[in-house]
Amino acid sequence: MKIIKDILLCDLDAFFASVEQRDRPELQGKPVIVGGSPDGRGVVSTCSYEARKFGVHSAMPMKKALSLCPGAVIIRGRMSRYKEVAGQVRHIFSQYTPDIEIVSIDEAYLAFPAGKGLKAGLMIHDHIKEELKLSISVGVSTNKLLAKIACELAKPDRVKALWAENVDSELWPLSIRVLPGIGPVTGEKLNRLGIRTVKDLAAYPLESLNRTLGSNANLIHGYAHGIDDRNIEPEHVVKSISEETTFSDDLYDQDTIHAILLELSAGVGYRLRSANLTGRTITLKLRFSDFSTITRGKTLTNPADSDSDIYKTAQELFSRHKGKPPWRLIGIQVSGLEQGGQLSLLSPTESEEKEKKLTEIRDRLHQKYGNEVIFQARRLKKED
Ligand code: TTP
Ligand code: MG
Repeated sequence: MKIIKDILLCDLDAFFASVEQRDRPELQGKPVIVGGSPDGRGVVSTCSYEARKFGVHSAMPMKKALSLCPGAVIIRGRMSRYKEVAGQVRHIFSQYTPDIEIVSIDEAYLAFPAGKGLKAGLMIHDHIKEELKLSISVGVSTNKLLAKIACELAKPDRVKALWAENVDSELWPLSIRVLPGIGPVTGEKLNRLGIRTVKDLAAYPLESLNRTLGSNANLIHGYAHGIDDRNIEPEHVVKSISEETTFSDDLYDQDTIHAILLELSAGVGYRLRSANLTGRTITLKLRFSDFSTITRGKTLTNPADSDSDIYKTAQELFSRHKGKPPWRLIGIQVSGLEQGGQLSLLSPTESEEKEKKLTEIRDRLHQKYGNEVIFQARRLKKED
């Protein structure tokens, strides 16, 4: 039996642009566009509601956006800042329920016992406004579909419930395009059958929809009646992040071990930063030629996500516990994970600033081209 729950869809309003307007009060009330360069082939990531009035929207070429709204303030965007704020928002969610499915950087489904959802939605809305000075929209219902549509109807800055008994008055008048699985192409095909509103679709005989909607016909026809059986899928909670290397031959050379520790630290560091996590405990794993294995850890005062902090600690652990060579395996694990990036130092030195910038560039390259390109670049440098 399916347990009946209330489901909330929480989605921040004009997320990147709202963070910019909050962080820089001089931008409040102004059309703000976050996105790529208008000179090249940049597109709009998002824009403030002031800019939306001019017809600007996500994924529009920046050039076109500027021609529609010449007075807009253009901002390239600060992904690490948005991730940090997203972590703060998730922390607030987690104070209300453990049942959370993260959908995207600014969107999550939350589940509550039946009957508790609307009150929780109102509290979360006000909590985020007060603590983070950001506006969020919340849709409340008993399934994901209706919660999502309620949220669209709530936007911006409101909480709205859409219950099953109001499907005919509130869902049916809307365009079929509000339903998941109906994009522009399918929408156009359905329009040609005279199906424009959700009500048209709900009334259409299911058997006749198979040709247009294929194997999805049943599901989408159900959506048109407000039926959706998808469950909330809470994120798998990661407890630690680790990487290790086994050597094909027993290794005697400490310089090679240090080089491998550097690569492992970079790998673990990248994965931490990508997940917007920091870790307090660094553990080194060593296997000797007789296959005996030891793990030795150190807990840091401040949680870390930088390659150099992880490397320094791992190296220190290695120096202290290296035992007798040769070694067969070496690994690094980071545990004691916390949401949010490493706290930026209050007055970073020039070299700390430089390291942070370099890390950002490397992470971007890693994301775009994979790890190999960074390995290659490091090797080139070593061979200079
Ligand atoms: P959305 O929640 O889709 O958009 P939004 O929060 O800006 O506006 P809304 O009030 O309608 O929810 O996306 C969240 C963020 O993801 C958005 O602020 C910027 C980014 N994004 C892109 O970078 N490109 C895109 O095409 C979209 C849709 C979003
Ligand atoms: Mg949003």
